[in-house]
Amino acid sequence: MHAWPASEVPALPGQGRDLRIHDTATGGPVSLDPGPVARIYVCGITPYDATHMGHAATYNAFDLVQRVWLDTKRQVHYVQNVTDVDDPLLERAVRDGVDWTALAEQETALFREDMTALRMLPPRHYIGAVEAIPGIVPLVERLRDAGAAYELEGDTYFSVEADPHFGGVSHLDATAMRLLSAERGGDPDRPGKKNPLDPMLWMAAREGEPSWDGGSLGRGRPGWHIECVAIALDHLGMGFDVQGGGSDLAFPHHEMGASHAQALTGEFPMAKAYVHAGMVGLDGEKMSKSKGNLVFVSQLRREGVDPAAIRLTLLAHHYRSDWEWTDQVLEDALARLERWRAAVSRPDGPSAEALVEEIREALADDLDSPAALDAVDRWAARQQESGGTDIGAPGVVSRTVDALLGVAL
Ligand code: 5CA
Ligand code: ZN
Repeated sequence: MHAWPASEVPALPGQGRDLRIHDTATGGPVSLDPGPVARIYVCGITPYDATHMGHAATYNAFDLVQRVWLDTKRQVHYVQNVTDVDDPLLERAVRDGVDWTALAEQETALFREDMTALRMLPPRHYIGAVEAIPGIVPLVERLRDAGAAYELEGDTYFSVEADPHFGGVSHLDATAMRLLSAERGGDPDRPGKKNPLDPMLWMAAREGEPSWDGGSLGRGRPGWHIECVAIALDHLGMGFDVQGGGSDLAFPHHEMGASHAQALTGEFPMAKAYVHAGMVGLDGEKMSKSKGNLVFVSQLRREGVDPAAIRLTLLAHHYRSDWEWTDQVLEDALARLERWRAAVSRPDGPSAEALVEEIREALADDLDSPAALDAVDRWAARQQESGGTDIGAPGVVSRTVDALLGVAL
């Protein structure tokens, strides 16, 4: 699949800083030392509805990861999927009486537009589940042949016991796992499973649903977790730097994915850090397509809201915190954008050298974007109050805000 166009990332003076980021698996910060090529996999959308602020906040977090790495002069291999066949997509298509492929294409196209408008850097490989199927089938066969998967009434399940590290991403107890599994696409109550938590790797063809040739597995379609594992291993290999997504993906999705990959390769860990963004809510509940309490990026764009202000709203919250979308947070961002634009619209101003370092330091410390915004606010206030004589400083601020925060002033 094609991704979306990249906005330019200005090169900054001086030296970028190495990223320290919170890892769900170890429960603390890890210093990543990716070498010349940093590798990141971020779970993509299930395209049955438009991009909402929760999605945008999560992709904003991982866009910052890329920007910090690019500032250290590293290359970034960024891979993202599109879950373009799965239960919720098929259910929505049936509900609305539309073709599921047309729905997926339409919502993926809108997502690309939203990501472009928000200046999110595109992945190098943007891969749909459907196009990944030829790579998924042999992996499931390998797991089955190694005794890590089994058949149940034509469906193929992964055996969580096959990975000695199972549980090591989310550290949840069995009761919590069972509850979340039922809530998030699993089927813990299906009779005949070896362990209620075992997730499906390959689902045998169902009447009226799309299916593909699965070789010795029979016709069917892939399970959710193996989709991301197949794509990540194909394009990044084991031991990549960051597996990213929202906190609702820690269990079961990233837990199961890590176990699939570790059982397949015998290597540990699949990723050096499992990084999770907090949930954005509206009116006291997590924003979600299934609940329908959504604020869409495309809707705000249609209303004429500057995408840079949307981006500033996201950046005003630490990526790991859960927060609520309100009219006020957007108002605050619009006011900030106006102040910043006024401050950089003069040819000279207070020196920007310290500011560049403050932003670098804030982002390198677990992506502390609120601290980065504070630093720019202080510079803009100085510009407003007393100005400065540093010729070109506003240009440096503008390029820094663009390169490190993805905000075009
Ligand atoms: N296709 C799968 C991942 S392989 C999926 O979870 N798709 S999604 O469309 O439901 O979500 C896309 C990304 O947005 C995921 O990382 C998810 O964790 C994140 N996300 C969903 N809702 C919210 C929310 N309310 N706040 C923050 N992030 C969210
Ligand atoms: Zn995923």
